[in-house]
Parts: sequence; structure tokens; C-alpha cells
Amino acid sequence: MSLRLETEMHVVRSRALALSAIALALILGGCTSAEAGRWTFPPPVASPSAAAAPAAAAPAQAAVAAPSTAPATNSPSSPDMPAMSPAGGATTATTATGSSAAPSATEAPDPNAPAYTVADPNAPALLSGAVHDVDFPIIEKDMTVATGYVVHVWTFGGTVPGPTLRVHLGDTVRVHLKNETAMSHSIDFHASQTAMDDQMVEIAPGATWTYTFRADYAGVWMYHCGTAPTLWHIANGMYGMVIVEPRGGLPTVDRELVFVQSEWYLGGQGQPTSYAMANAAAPAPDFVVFNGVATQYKENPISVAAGDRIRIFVLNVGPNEWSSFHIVGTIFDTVTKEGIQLVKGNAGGWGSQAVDLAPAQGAIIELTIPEKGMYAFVTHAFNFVGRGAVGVLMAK
Ligand SMILES: [Cu+2]
Repeated sequence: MSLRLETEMHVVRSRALALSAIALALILGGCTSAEAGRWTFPPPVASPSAAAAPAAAAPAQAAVAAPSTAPATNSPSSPDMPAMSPAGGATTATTATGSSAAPSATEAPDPNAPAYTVADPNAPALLSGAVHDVDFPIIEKDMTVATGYVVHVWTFGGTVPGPTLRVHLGDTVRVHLKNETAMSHSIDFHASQTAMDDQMVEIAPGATWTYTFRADYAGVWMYHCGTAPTLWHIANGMYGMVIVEPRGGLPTVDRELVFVQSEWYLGGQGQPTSYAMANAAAPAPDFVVFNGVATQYKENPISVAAGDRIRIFVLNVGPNEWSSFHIVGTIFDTVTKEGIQLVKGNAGGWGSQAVDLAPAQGAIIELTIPEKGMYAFVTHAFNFVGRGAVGVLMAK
């Protein structure tokens, strides 16, 4: 019997209306300095107001809008932003807010599942100094990955994606891992260069390890657990982004956002993801998401301003599918994808409509919001839009 079939026995099958999402902003990039230069994730959250506070020295921040401000479902202003619809035809997951992200499998939403937590989409501030000590506890927990769906995730720092680290070219990063689970894990920073048997060692339950690297190249880099089967450890939430700013730093813009695209292959309510589904030669993810949760920024649009210059750090962690990152109604005038640059004001007048990212590729995208209104962002692999890979920038 496959893992998926086994875990399905635990699934609560109900089609009742799911709880509407009432969520607090989570400071993905928030840092608490227990000692000079030491950063701890996740940051302690004392109260909702504390959770909503921007990180010190971060770019312009805006709290995630309340669910009530979500655009009306089934009233897209663009043919590129369809209403959510069942992706696989077997099950329709309809939330109390009228939106849905339908799984392709036989799962049904659990009306008693906790509301998801909206991930803060704002990019973190550059870590100060040139040597950074960062704490990454390895933690298991339950996470609502779409309204009505809970996965028992494995995490770096208690969130999926894990914390975004932002450093400057040439900085030294010392990541202090402590495995607080009953399973071995490891970590692989793509921003680093090292032998597998040097830094990417197995960290046994209860053990600690410090992964040290120097950020030799600028870019948007993936990190992930490398413990076998690596596919499963990634599929179950063990990934995140490292931003390495280029020599001289990045120019100031009005707003900076982070989107990590990933897939969920459900293994049953409250269970880890299905390795068998993730490992299929033609994988069919239940959800494809930005920052861990299906449609979270469709139901909680990100407020921006017309005329804003916006920089987006985009990473596709897969583990299997490509991303074609697109924002309806805009054109990217500046793109740095895997070290290849499109520069604003180039002599030929070139622009970019969608940025293709294979698993483990990242990009820095810049655009100017042309006017007030709604801008949907998606992967333009449109079969995944109905599975959760859609959000909204609402320009006031
Ligand atoms: Cu792992």
C-alpha cells in the first residue's frame, strides 16, 4: 500500500465550508539580536501588533490587507486572472470567502483546520556587518497550506519557506543548526561552494551543526535540506532563499517583495507530504503556492501604490515544476536571472513579460506599477493558477 493510501485513512472527509482566513503578518525576515550580529529565527512574536511591525531598517512595509479587502471572486478584471476553479475536477474546495484553491487529489478540506497564517511578503533588510551568525532550529509542526488543508511540515526556523537571509557579496555566514526533531536532516546553501561531505553533513536528532560559507556570488539562491530522499525533504518544506546583493548594493526602490514558489503533494490531513506523489515521473501537485500557502495573497492582497518602483526577489524551489513568473498588466524593465541581466533603459528598448525559473533558479525583477488598480501575479503555467499560484498587488 502506498504511503498516500495509508495516510488517506486519516483524512477527514467533509465538504462543509471552511473557516475564513484571519491571519497575522509573519515577519519572515525579522531578526532579533540576542547578541551583536546574531540573528534568531523565528523571531519572537509577543502580540499581533508586534507581529505586524516591520523589521528595523527594512524598506517600506505595509501590513497585509484584511481578508475583507479581497477582490470579489469570479470577477476578474483581466482574462489572465480566472476565478479559481477545480484543478483536477474531482473535488471543489470552496472557502467561506468564496475563493478556492482546489486540490487535484481525493482530499477534502477539513472545516476544523486552523486558518492559515499569511506570510509577510516584504523583503527583509540587509543583515548588518560582514559576518553573520544565524540560528536555524530544525522544527516539525503542523501548517495550514491552503484553507482546510494541514500538512505536518519539516522546517528551518519554524516556517515554510524558511527565513530569507539577505547579505552582501563577500560576507561570511555562519548558520547554527539545531535538530529538534526525531529525524536526521542537513542543509545545502546554493550560495556556497563546498564539498558535500564537508558542510552538508547529516545532523542527527538533538545534534547541532554550524554551516559556514562566504557569499562569493550575487544572486537569489536556494537553500534546502539534502538528506535522502532530498526530494521528500524539499517537498515537506525544508527550503528558503538567500539574497546576496551585488558589489555596491542594490539601488533604493519604493518596495521590495519576496516570493518563493513551491509545490505541495498532500499526504493526508496532518501528515507529511506524499513522497510517492512528489516522486512521480509526471508529478501532479495538489497546490502550487507563493510563500507556502495557496492563494494567500489573492485572499489578502498586497497593497502597493501606483507609480511605485517595485523589486521582487523570486525563487522557484520546486521541487519539480518550473515557474513562469508574470504580473498581469505590467512589464519587467529590469531582470537579473541567474546572473543574466536585462537593464532598464537598454539601447534596444527590450522588456520582459515572464521570467522562467527551473527548480532552484532565482531572479530579481523590477517594475513600475503603471496605474491604480489590481495586478495579479501568477506562474503563467496556467494549470497551476487554479492550484493556488496566484496573488494580487492592489495599487492605490
Ligand atoms: Cu531534512
